[in-house]
Amino acid sequence: MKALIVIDVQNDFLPGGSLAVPKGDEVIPIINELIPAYSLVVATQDWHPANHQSFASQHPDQQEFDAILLNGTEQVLWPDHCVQGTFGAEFAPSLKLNSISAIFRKGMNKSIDSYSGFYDNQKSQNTGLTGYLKDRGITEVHLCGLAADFCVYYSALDSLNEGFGTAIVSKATRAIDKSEFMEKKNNFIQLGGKLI
Ligand code: VGL
Ligand code: ZN
Repeated sequence: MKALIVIDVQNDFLPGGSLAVPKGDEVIPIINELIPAYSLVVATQDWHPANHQSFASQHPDQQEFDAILLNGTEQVLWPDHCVQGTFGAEFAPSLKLNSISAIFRKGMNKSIDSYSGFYDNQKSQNTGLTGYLKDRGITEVHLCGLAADFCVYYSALDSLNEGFGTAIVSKATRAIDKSEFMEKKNNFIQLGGKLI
Protein backbone atom coordinates (compact mmCIF):
# COMPACT_ATOMS: atom_id res chain seq x y z
CA MET A 1 0.00 0.00 0.00
CA LYS A 2 1.30 3.39 -0.94
CA ALA A 3 0.75 6.81 0.56
CA LEU A 4 1.31 10.34 -0.72
CA ILE A 5 2.83 12.82 1.73
CA VAL A 6 2.20 16.45 0.80
CA ILE A 7 4.91 18.52 2.42
CA ASP A 8 4.34 22.13 3.56
CA VAL A 9 2.27 23.55 0.69
CA GLN A 10 1.73 26.74 2.69
CA ASN A 11 1.37 30.37 1.67
CA ASP A 12 4.74 31.48 3.06
CA PHE A 13 6.51 29.05 0.73
CA LEU A 14 4.66 30.31 -2.35
CA PRO A 15 5.47 33.38 -4.49
CA GLY A 16 4.63 36.43 -2.38
CA GLY A 17 5.28 34.53 0.86
CA SER A 18 8.06 35.31 3.32
CA LEU A 19 10.17 32.27 2.38
CA ALA A 20 8.98 31.87 -1.19
CA VAL A 21 10.21 28.86 -3.12
CA PRO A 22 10.77 29.86 -6.77
CA LYS A 23 7.84 28.55 -8.83
CA GLY A 24 6.47 26.84 -5.73
CA ASP A 25 2.92 27.52 -6.89
CA GLU A 26 3.45 25.27 -9.93
CA VAL A 27 3.22 22.17 -7.76
CA ILE A 28 -0.34 22.82 -6.62
CA PRO A 29 -2.31 21.72 -9.73
CA ILE A 30 0.06 18.76 -10.11
CA ILE A 31 -0.52 17.63 -6.52
CA ASN A 32 -4.28 18.10 -6.94
CA GLU A 33 -4.10 15.71 -9.89
CA LEU A 34 -1.92 13.19 -8.04
CA ILE A 35 -4.10 12.92 -4.94
CA PRO A 36 -6.86 10.67 -6.40
CA ALA A 37 -4.23 8.06 -7.36
CA TYR A 38 -3.45 7.28 -3.69
CA SER A 39 -5.50 5.40 -1.16
CA LEU A 40 -3.94 7.43 1.66
CA VAL A 41 -2.85 11.07 1.54
CA VAL A 42 -1.43 13.01 4.47
CA ALA A 43 0.03 16.50 4.72
CA THR A 44 2.61 18.21 6.86
CA GLN A 45 2.37 21.80 8.07
CA ASP A 46 5.30 23.91 9.27
CA TRP A 47 3.85 25.51 12.40
CA HIS A 48 6.21 27.76 14.33
CA PRO A 49 5.72 29.93 17.41
CA ALA A 50 6.54 33.60 16.66
CA ASN A 51 9.78 33.35 18.65
CA HIS A 52 11.09 30.23 16.89
CA GLN A 53 14.87 30.03 17.09
CA SER A 54 15.20 29.22 13.38
CA PHE A 55 14.13 32.80 12.63
CA ALA A 56 16.95 35.26 11.90
CA SER A 57 14.85 37.88 13.72
CA GLN A 58 15.61 36.04 16.97
CA HIS A 59 19.38 36.47 16.48
CA PRO A 60 20.10 40.21 16.15
CA ASP A 61 23.78 39.64 15.31
CA GLN A 62 23.04 37.29 12.40
CA GLN A 63 21.69 37.65 8.89
CA GLU A 64 18.99 35.69 7.12
CA PHE A 65 20.33 32.51 5.52
CA ASP A 66 23.42 32.45 7.78
CA ALA A 67 24.12 29.07 9.35
CA ILE A 68 24.71 28.94 13.11
CA LEU A 69 24.93 26.24 15.75
CA LEU A 70 21.64 26.00 17.62
CA ASN A 71 21.84 23.69 20.64
CA GLY A 72 24.64 21.80 18.92
CA THR A 73 22.89 21.36 15.57
CA GLU A 74 23.58 23.36 12.40
CA GLN A 75 20.73 25.73 11.75
CA VAL A 76 20.07 27.96 8.76
CA LEU A 77 18.44 31.20 9.90
CA TRP A 78 15.26 31.82 7.95
CA PRO A 79 12.99 34.80 7.50
CA ASP A 80 10.01 34.55 9.86
CA HIS A 81 7.63 32.05 8.23
CA CYS A 82 4.68 29.80 8.96
CA VAL A 83 3.87 31.42 12.28
CA GLN A 84 1.00 29.59 13.98
CA GLY A 85 -2.36 31.10 13.16
CA THR A 86 -1.16 33.44 10.41
CA PHE A 87 -2.15 33.46 6.73
CA GLY A 88 1.40 32.44 5.80
CA ALA A 89 1.03 29.21 7.77
CA GLU A 90 -2.22 28.24 6.05
CA PHE A 91 -2.29 25.76 3.22
CA ALA A 92 -2.46 27.23 -0.27
CA PRO A 93 -6.14 28.08 -0.89
CA SER A 94 -6.13 26.13 -4.17
CA LEU A 95 -4.74 22.92 -2.64
CA LYS A 96 -7.52 20.32 -2.56
CA LEU A 97 -7.55 19.26 1.08
CA ASN A 98 -10.72 17.15 1.05
CA SER A 99 -9.11 13.74 0.79
CA ILE A 100 -6.15 14.52 3.05
CA SER A 101 -6.84 12.28 6.03
CA ALA A 102 -4.40 13.73 8.55
CA ILE A 103 -2.18 16.76 9.03
CA PHE A 104 1.11 16.46 10.90
CA ARG A 105 2.34 19.74 12.32
CA LYS A 106 6.02 20.33 13.04
CA GLY A 107 8.43 22.98 14.25
CA MET A 108 6.40 23.84 17.33
CA ASN A 109 9.30 23.53 19.79
CA LYS A 110 10.97 26.93 19.60
CA SER A 111 14.42 25.51 20.34
CA ILE A 112 14.57 22.78 17.67
CA ASP A 113 13.75 23.10 13.98
CA SER A 114 11.95 20.30 12.22
CA TYR A 115 12.40 19.88 8.48
CA SER A 116 11.21 16.30 8.32
CA GLY A 117 7.60 15.35 8.79
CA PHE A 118 8.77 12.35 10.83
CA TYR A 119 11.28 13.73 13.37
CA ASP A 120 12.70 17.04 14.55
CA ASN A 121 16.23 17.92 13.43
CA GLN A 122 17.76 16.43 16.58
CA LYS A 123 15.69 13.26 16.27
CA SER A 124 14.56 13.83 19.85
CA GLN A 125 10.83 13.56 19.08
CA ASN A 126 8.73 11.98 16.38
CA THR A 127 5.46 13.32 15.03
CA GLY A 128 3.66 9.98 14.99
CA LEU A 129 3.74 9.85 11.20
CA THR A 130 5.56 6.50 11.02
CA GLY A 131 3.04 4.86 13.33
CA TYR A 132 0.12 6.37 11.42
CA LEU A 133 1.40 5.00 8.12
CA LYS A 134 2.38 1.58 9.47
CA ASP A 135 -0.99 1.17 11.21
CA ARG A 136 -2.61 1.58 7.81
CA GLY A 137 -0.42 -0.98 6.08
CA ILE A 138 1.62 1.53 4.12
CA THR A 139 4.88 0.13 2.74
CA GLU A 140 5.62 2.75 0.10
CA VAL A 141 5.79 6.51 0.55
CA HIS A 142 5.74 9.11 -2.23
CA LEU A 143 6.63 12.67 -1.34
CA CYS A 144 5.76 15.98 -2.99
CA GLY A 145 5.50 19.64 -1.97
CA LEU A 146 7.96 22.24 -0.66
CA ALA A 147 10.78 22.73 -0.37
CA ALA A 148 12.60 19.98 -2.29
CA ASP A 149 15.99 20.75 -0.72
CA PHE A 150 14.75 20.97 2.87
CA CYS A 151 11.51 19.53 4.15
CA VAL A 152 10.86 17.16 1.24
CA TYR A 153 14.45 15.88 1.25
CA TYR A 154 14.73 15.36 5.02
CA SER A 155 11.29 13.73 5.14
CA ALA A 156 12.38 11.41 2.34
CA LEU A 157 15.57 10.40 4.18
CA ASP A 158 13.60 9.64 7.34
CA SER A 159 11.06 7.67 5.32
CA LEU A 160 13.85 5.47 3.98
CA ASN A 161 15.23 5.04 7.50
CA GLU A 162 11.81 4.02 8.78
CA GLY A 163 11.82 1.22 6.21
CA PHE A 164 9.39 2.57 3.61
CA GLY A 165 10.07 2.26 -0.09
CA THR A 166 10.50 5.96 -0.81
CA ALA A 167 10.16 8.14 -3.89
CA ILE A 168 10.14 11.89 -4.49
CA VAL A 169 7.69 12.94 -7.21
CA SER A 170 10.01 15.33 -9.02
CA LYS A 171 7.43 17.26 -11.04
CA ALA A 172 5.50 17.95 -7.84
CA THR A 173 8.30 19.61 -5.86
CA ARG A 174 10.44 22.77 -6.20
CA ALA A 175 13.65 23.74 -4.42
CA ILE A 176 14.72 26.91 -2.60
CA ASP A 177 18.15 26.32 -4.20
CA LYS A 178 18.29 24.01 -7.22
CA SER A 179 21.99 23.14 -6.92
CA GLU A 180 21.53 22.29 -3.24
CA PHE A 181 18.77 19.89 -4.26
CA MET A 182 20.95 18.30 -6.98
CA GLU A 183 23.53 17.27 -4.38
CA LYS A 184 20.99 16.12 -1.82
CA LYS A 185 19.06 14.21 -4.49
CA ASN A 186 22.18 12.23 -5.38
CA ASN A 187 22.65 11.31 -1.75
CA PHE A 188 19.01 10.22 -1.49
CA ILE A 189 19.38 8.02 -4.57
CA GLN A 190 22.59 6.44 -3.22
CA LEU A 191 20.71 5.55 -0.05
CA GLY A 192 18.08 3.69 -2.07
CA GLY A 193 15.56 6.44 -2.75
CA LYS A 194 13.88 6.95 -6.10
CA LEU A 195 12.88 9.95 -8.14
CA ILE A 196 9.69 9.40 -10.08
C1 VGL B 1 11.13 24.58 5.23
C2 VGL B 1 12.90 25.96 5.77
C3 VGL B 1 12.35 26.22 6.99
C4 VGL B 1 10.50 23.67 4.22
C5 VGL B 1 10.57 24.82 6.46
O1 VGL B 1 9.27 23.44 4.30
O2 VGL B 1 11.23 23.17 3.33
N1 VGL B 1 12.31 25.14 4.90
N2 VGL B 1 11.18 25.64 7.33
ZN1 ZN C 1 10.19 26.29 9.11
